[in-house]
Amino acid sequence: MSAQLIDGKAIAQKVKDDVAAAVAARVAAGKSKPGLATVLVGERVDSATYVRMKQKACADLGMESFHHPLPSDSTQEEVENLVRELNADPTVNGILVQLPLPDHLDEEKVLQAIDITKDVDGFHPINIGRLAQKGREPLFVPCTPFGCIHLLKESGVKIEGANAVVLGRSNIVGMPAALLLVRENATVTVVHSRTQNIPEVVRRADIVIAAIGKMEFVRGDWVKPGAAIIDVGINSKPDATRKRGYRLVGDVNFDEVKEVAGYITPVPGGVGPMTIAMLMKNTLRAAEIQDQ
Ligand code: L37
Repeated sequence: MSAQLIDGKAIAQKVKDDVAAAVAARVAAGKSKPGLATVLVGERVDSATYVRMKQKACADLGMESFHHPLPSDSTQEEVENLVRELNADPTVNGILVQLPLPDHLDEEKVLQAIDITKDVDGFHPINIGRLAQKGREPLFVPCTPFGCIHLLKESGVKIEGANAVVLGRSNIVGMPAALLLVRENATVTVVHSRTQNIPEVVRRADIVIAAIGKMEFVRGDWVKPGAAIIDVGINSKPDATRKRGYRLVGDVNFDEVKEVAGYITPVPGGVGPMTIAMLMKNTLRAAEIQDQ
């Protein structure tokens, strides 16, 4: 292995320690505990796991969490009414609607209903719009892309002037990651399903953010020697040697790429824990914004 391993778990813990200290200082100063409302519509097993991890992180950091599970056949009106109640509740500083929503719901309308000062996921069109425009500041940056940039900075990877390639153009990761990299003065290419000659495009990258949802997609011979590789993918690979019968792998072929890259994040223990840490940071920020 030639690449330096980027320890997402340790870097996330440092972020969470800082948040916990700031929360304790707030409470000691007589201010409220930051509160996060989580909304989970339906029974997706992965979403339920992630939401549980978010509630646990709140408890660990001295913050409140309020969980609102809704049945998968909830109507648009029911979901939006819940969001509006949470907007009006002063004990709720942040509102997280776990995506994806069931297909019959209009995601855009739900996200638009969230008060922008409580939009800790940063998906409200005003926050995303500000992220996309020069000289504008979003109130919150989407957690997973924010975590990716934090991992690069903590590892000492220079973003300014770098050629960055983002694999995937989702609303949750790829597109906001590309926007953030532009703000950090990288030169950014977004690769997607219609991109021609993907290996050649990836070979030019000093920084790769892989969020394409295809197991072990990025191969060792696609990677420029010394490049920084951030693997956002979470895929279950059948593995008879594991109790669960599978193991988690990313969108990067770790065993091949670690021999070529300069820096690489593992899966698990890379970007995943950062998503939660940045959500906690955003929830603290929401409380601070709402103090004023
Ligand atoms: N903020 N995050 C936000 N909003 C959403 O709408 N869908 C979504 C979202 N996604 C999300 O929470 N993803 C996520 C993914 C992985 C982890 C946490 C959150 C994580 O910690 N993963 C662990 C492995 C967990 C496991 O064993 O299943 C890891 O180390 O990668």
